[in-house]
Amino acid sequence: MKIKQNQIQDTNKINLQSHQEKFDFLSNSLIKTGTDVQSIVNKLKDFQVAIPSWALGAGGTRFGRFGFYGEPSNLEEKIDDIGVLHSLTQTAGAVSLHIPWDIPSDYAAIKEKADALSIKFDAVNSNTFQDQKDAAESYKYGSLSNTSKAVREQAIQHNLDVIKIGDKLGSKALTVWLADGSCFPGQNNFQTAFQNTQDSLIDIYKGLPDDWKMLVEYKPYEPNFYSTVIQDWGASLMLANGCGDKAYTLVDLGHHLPNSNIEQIVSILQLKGKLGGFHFNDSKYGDDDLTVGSIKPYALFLIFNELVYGMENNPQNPDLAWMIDASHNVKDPLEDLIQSLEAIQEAYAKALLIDQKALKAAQLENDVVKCQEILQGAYRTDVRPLLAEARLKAGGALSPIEAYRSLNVRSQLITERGKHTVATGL
Ligand code: LRH
Ligand code: MN
Ligand code: MN
Repeated sequence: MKIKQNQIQDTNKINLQSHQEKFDFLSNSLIKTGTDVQSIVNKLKDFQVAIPSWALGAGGTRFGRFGFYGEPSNLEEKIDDIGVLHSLTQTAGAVSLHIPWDIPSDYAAIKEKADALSIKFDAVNSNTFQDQKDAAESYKYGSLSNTSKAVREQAIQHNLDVIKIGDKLGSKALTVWLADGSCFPGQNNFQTAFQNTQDSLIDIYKGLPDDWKMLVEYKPYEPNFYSTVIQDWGASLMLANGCGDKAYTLVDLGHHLPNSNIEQIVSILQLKGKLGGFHFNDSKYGDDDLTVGSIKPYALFLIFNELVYGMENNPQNPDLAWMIDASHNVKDPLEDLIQSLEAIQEAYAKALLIDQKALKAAQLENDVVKCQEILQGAYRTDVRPLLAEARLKAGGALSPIEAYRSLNVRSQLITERGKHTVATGL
């Protein structure tokens, strides 16, 4: 399934005039306040978010998994699905692979397919949270932190293998997320587990090519429910610092205890030049799989305010690896990803509207009310015409969800792939 440029142009025709009116109205009012609208549209056009290869099928919980017809059943089909997302949104120009879930069988063919669809290979993810078929050692009691040297060595080797796979595809980063931890007090010695993890990460780091980054992801709990070895940004930063300059902290929005001030975390990590990547999702309680912006869009905007500030003021921090990391049980995964991409762009656009000079002046005067007015003035602006304009300029759809539905993408995928679903094996 490939969407052609003229199909998108046809669907755009219906909304073109009303888009033009909305865009003109908004840009005229923004220009009056001194906003450089063109530069915002260009930044939105350039902003690309990686799609995780595991989000393209219907997700699930440990209580069940409901299939979604027309799901991709191999890496080729997953790349095709990202091609659909990218042609509609022009924002999904990268894929993030999880190994061994997505080991390419033919590297040249996969690269060629991705190139043809303008999709790059972003960070590769290792997986030492599941036992692999025929593996000599089990990760039941941890991987890089395990008390057994043989288990640690197997986990280190897996990460080195993942780097090799990513290298063949043009990836430049390895993301390490560990499920390691304990479910009951006394089960683990915290210090031994942490030190083992540090030593193992150093061994992996030694195998990292010079132009690569290592991204260390943290999570407070799940699947372990008493302690997690890399539980928070502090643990991640200590481990990254213990490895070297090419190791960074990765922030996943859903990996925080309720009400954590995530915007402050990303801000200080950027100041220290140590924020390497970002996983987007949303959550109401302690989950990490809901559509971006579906629950706490204001929190997302505040995070983007800090990210924009950091991108403009912290040259010591590298470009970030952006990725969606969400997969749940009820929506068409492609529609869900389109909604997430839109929410990310929306928060980014609103953050770009913040008058940073005026904010700094109000902060210096301790004018707390003005500070809030500046932030909320930007937040309350309906920026959707800016997003639509950026997509239009890039050859995407004015309204990606509408286009996805009117082009009957899902039913075409079902025709092509059959009613087979990965989830149920039907
Ligand atoms: C863990 C996580 C991590 C994994 C992905 C599947 O919750 O966020 O990034 O690699 O989910
Ligand atoms: Mn994640
Ligand atoms: Mn997660």
